Amino acid sequence: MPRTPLVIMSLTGALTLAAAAAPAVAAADPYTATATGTVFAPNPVQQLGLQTLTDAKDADLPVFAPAYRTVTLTDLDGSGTLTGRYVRVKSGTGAAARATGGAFPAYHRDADQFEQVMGYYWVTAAQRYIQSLGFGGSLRPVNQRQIELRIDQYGGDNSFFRDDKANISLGKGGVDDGEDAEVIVHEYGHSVQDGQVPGFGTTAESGAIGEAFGDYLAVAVSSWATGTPTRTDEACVADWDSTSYTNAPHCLRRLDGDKHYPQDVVGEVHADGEIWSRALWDIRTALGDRRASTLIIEAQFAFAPDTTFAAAAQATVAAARRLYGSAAAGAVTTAFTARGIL
Ligand SMILES: [Ca+2]
Ligand SMILES: [Ca+2]
Ligand SMILES: [Ca+2]
Ligand SMILES: [Zn+2]
Repeated sequence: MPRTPLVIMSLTGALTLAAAAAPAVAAADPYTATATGTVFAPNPVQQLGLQTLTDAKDADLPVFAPAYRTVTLTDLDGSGTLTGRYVRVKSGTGAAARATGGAFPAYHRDADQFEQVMGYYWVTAAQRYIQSLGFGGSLRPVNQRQIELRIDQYGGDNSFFRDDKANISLGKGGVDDGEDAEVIVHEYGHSVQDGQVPGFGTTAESGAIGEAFGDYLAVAVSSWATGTPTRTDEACVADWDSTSYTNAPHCLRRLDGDKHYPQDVVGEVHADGEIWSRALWDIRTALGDRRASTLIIEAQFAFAPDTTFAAAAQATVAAARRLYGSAAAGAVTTAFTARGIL
C-alpha cells in the first residue's frame, strides 16, 4: 500500500524545521504497528443472509457467531489504543479498547469496544481502498489525514457532526451504527469529500451528492474488502443498521433506484441522493469498480462546495475523459442523462 505521501509530508516538515535549526533527521514513521481484532465484514445481514436478525438489545446471541471475523488492524501507532494514521477512536460510552501483545481482545457486539474496533478497521479499509485506486500514488492524495471517530450515545442513524465534517460520530440508535461497516464508510465518505473540498455540501443538491457518494463508497469498499455479496443485493446500503427501521429486505437506501431529476426531488438530501447514487451505480456497472470509483473521486476535486447536479455531472464526465478517454466519458454521460441530470 502506498504510504509515501504522509512520509513526504513529515519529511517536508522535518526539512523545513531543519533549514532553520539543526541538521535534518527524517522522523520515523509512527504508524507502522498492526494488531488483530474482531469485526463484522461488513455486517451480519449481508454476511449471513438473515433478514430476520434483530438488534435484541445488543445481545450477543449465538446466531451472530458465524459473522465475526478476525482481521489485522494496520497503520496503528503501537500504543495499544485505536490510534493510527487515518483515524483515532474516542468513545463516550465505554472504556477504550486496548490491545496487548499485538491483539485486541475478541470483543463482540455487546461490548462497546467492538464498535470502536469496527470504526478503526473500516475507516482504514476505506482509505486503503482509495489508495488502491492510485490516490496518494499516481494520483493526488485523498483525505490522507487522521480523523477522529467518536462512539456516542446520542445520534440516530445519521449522526455526523454537521459542523465538523472531517470527523465522524457514530450513534447507538437501534442497531449500534458502528456494527455496520456500510454506515461507518458512508460517514467516512463525508470526510473524504470534505478533505477534497473543504465545507462541501452547503446546498440541497450538493448535500444530496454527499449522501449519494457516501452510499456509493460504502458499497464499493464493502465489496472490495469482503467480495460481492451473494446473500443480499449489492446495491443495498446498511443491510444491518436498517433492520430497526425498514421492512425486509432491509436497506437504508439503495443505489439502483429509478428516481429521476427533477420530478423526484423532494428537498431532503438523503432521498434526493438516490438520484445521484443511481448514476454512480450505472457508471460502475458500465466501467467496472476500479475505473468508476477512480473517476468519481477524481472528479470531486473540481466540485464547488455548493455545486449543482448539472455542474458536478459535467465535472465527472470531464474526469472520465481525462482519465479514460471518450468512450468512458460517453458512458458517464449516458448515466447522468438517464437520470435527467444532463
Ligand atoms: Ca453493540
Ligand atoms: Ca443505528
Ligand atoms: Ca450492503
Ligand atoms: Zn450522510
